[in-house]
Parts: sequence; structure tokens; C-alpha cells
Amino acid sequence: MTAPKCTVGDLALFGGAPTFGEILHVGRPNLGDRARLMTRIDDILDRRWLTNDGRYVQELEGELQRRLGVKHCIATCNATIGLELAVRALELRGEVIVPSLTFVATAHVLQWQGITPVFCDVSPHTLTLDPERVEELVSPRTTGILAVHLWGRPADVDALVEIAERRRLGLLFDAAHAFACTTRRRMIGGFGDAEVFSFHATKFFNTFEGGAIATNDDGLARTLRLMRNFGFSDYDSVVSLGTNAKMSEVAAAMGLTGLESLDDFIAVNRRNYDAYRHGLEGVPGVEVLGYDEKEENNYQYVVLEIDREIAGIGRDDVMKVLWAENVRARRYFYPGCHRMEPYRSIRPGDGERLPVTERVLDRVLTLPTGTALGYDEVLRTCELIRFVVGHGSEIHRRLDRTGGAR
Ligand code: T4K
Repeated sequence: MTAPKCTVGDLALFGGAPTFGEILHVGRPNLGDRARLMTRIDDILDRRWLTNDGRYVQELEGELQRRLGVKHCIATCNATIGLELAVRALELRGEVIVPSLTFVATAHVLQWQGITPVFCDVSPHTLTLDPERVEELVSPRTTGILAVHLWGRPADVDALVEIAERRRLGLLFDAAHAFACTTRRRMIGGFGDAEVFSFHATKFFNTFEGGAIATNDDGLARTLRLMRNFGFSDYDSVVSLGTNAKMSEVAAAMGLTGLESLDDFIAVNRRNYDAYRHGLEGVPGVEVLGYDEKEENNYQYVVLEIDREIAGIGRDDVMKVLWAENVRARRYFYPGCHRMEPYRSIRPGDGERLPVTERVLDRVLTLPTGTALGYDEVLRTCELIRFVVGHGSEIHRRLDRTGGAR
């Protein structure tokens, strides 16, 4: 690490040395105990049972069921395919209401199956589906709602359950970010018809690639298990259409190992989050999105909201400065699904009914966290942001002159 910046000329963007020698990434994986993982992998190799509902996948599913307090957990090769299975098992078609403020997979799983994702605005308070807007978008073609617990901050489950029941709609939650989080003091996983978690490498708990569908519906679980394995009900008997959505044994071994360190991962995330909040307190126009402290959170996403008018510098310029200093902050989930293809071309006017979504997407920036990040690096990143905002107008002027390139 180099010395703190004293003048704007010290910024790497304008010729100074970068603050960090190595790149600080968002989404660096948390790793559990390596020796424990290797022992499990040795066992998998010794037994020559590598996939197809093996011992470790079954153990992981049991462990997840216990932790989430749900009757069924179906491990999958990733959350995208898990969501696709859930959408298909619920026989959703026509239109499904979904936020645009999410990773594009949420919309793609619908469009991929010929279902129209109807983008709905989010509440300015929760940044998740606004139930009133949902209600307005229900049409005769609507068959379901696919809500997202964005950044692990829960969607308004009570209101959405009420709408889904009254309107007879399927209700799924994309819980990709929300493993180990609670709402109404209940673990996320048991709401709606099913909830789908991602255990991708970038999630705070990972199985390299992977995911799981949680549900309390016995019939749905049975259908999902069949669909996960080509529709096989027995060795030679295929009873339905299916695909290959199975999780491998090595992935499950990674998951079981990660679960043993879950409390440590959360503690480190919590420490980093507190340090960011404290370190950025009072920086004008910069707010770290909060978590409900009455609930359990995984603190995996440290998201800044930058108000250009107050900060004197916009989100994109802050990001340019940080990247040059080797802090790879990310604009998750800019520009929003409705401004991505194919949706932008199919329905170019969708943005007009998504004012909150568009405002948020132009202001948010996700910062690195996790066990790969040192505490000092968090503190230095805060100093850097404080400096950048403190010198916002000068940086902005210089960027205007140079076109922003280094
Ligand atoms: N729904 C939501 C709301 C989601 O956020 C996601 C996935 C899904 C559904 C679908 O879940 P999966 O089907 O993936 O299980 C990444 C992840 O690939 C994606 O899983 C995740 N959301 C999304 C938020 O982040 P990208 O396009 O940002 O990935 P990439 O390659 O730019 O990597 C992100 C950062 O992580 C980089 O800074 C590098 C770092 N990284 C990444 C990997 C893979 C590492 O340090 N090590 C690694 O091994 O999508």
C-alpha cells in the first residue's frame, strides 16, 4: 500500500502510484478449511462416486434443510438452472412480474422459457418489488411473481404472499444473495412456493458453482427432483421432461466445508461492513445501504449510494478513481435488465414506469468485502473515498479535460 493521497495529483488516475499493489475484487470467494476439503475430495476419489445424487450432495441437502428450517432442499448446478426448474415445475407461463433491479439471470430464466418478464419498480425503502406496483401490473396473462431479496435485504414477503394468494399466482423468490438471512425472524428459504439460492463462487457461501431450491411443498419437491435428473424416477423409467441440473460431489464437499466456517465468514463480513459504515460516516452524499439489525444478515454486499448533487462527484467518476487505485468496485446491477438485451429492444419504453429502479441503478456502487480482504484495506478504501468526495469538483474538472482516461 502506498501513502494516503494528499493532492489530486497523487491519484493513480492522474499519474500517482495506485494505493493497492494487488487488485481488490468484489466477489472474492470465501474458502473454508482446506485440509477438511481435501480430505472430503480424497474420499470422493477413493469411492469413485463423483456425481448423481451422491453421499455428499445428500448430506449437504440435509444440512441446508436443517439450517433453513424447510422440508426440502434440492441442490442444483447453479441458481439460474434452479430458478428455471422452479418456474417450470410451477407451470408458469404468459407473464411473470419481476424487478429489473437484479442480476440479469432473474429475467433470463423467464424469457429463456418463452415467458414475458414484466418489469416492476421497486420500493424506494426496500429496493425490492413494490407490492403496490406489482398489483397494478397483474393482467389476465400473469401467472406468477418472481421477487428478489436484493443484496440479501428481504423482499416484502407478507404483502407478496397476500397478493399471490388473492390473485392465484405462483410466488418464487430469487434468494441468490440471501443465504443465512432472516425476515420476520424466520430464515429466508421457506417463503412463497419456493426460494432459490446461489452458491456461486462470488457468494459468501459457495460450492464453486451451485445453488439450491428450498420448498415446503412435497409435490413440488418431487417434481423438481425428477426434473433435475432428466425425469428419471428409476433406472429405466423416465416419467417427465427433465434436464441435467445436478450438483457434483466436489461442489457439495466445498459446501459442507464452507458451512463449517459460515459463522466466521459472516463475522468478517460484519466487521468489514461496520468498518465501511464507520469510515464513511459523514461523507457528504455517500450512504452505505443498511441492513435490518433486528434480523440475521450475511453482510455480503457493501453497497454505496452516491448522490452526485451532494457529493459533488457522480458514481461513475468515483468508480474510475477507485479502479485506477486497484479497487474494483462494481456497479451491480447497472444498467438494469430493462436496459439490457433482448428486453431493451423488445420493450424500449419500460424505463418510464421504473423511476426508482433507474435512479438507484445510476447511483449504486458495490465495494469489496469477504475474507480475502484485509481490515486495513477496508480502512484505506474508506480514506480513499473520503478523499475523492472531498476533492470531487477538482477530480470532475480534470476528468472532463482528460476524457477520464489514464
Ligand atoms: N439471481 C441473482 C440476483 C444473482 O445475483 C445471480 C448471480 C443469479 C440469480 C444466478 O446465480 P448463479 O446461476 O450464478 O448461481 C457474478 C456471478 O457470476 C453471479 O453468480 C452473481 N449473481 C453476480 C452478482 O456476480 P459477474 O458477471 O459479476 O461475474 P464476474 O466474473 O465479473 O466476477 C465478479 C467478481 O468476482 C470479480 O470481481 C472477480 C471475482 N471473482 C470471481 C470468480 C468467479 C473471484 O475473485 N474469483 C472467482 O472465482 O457475475
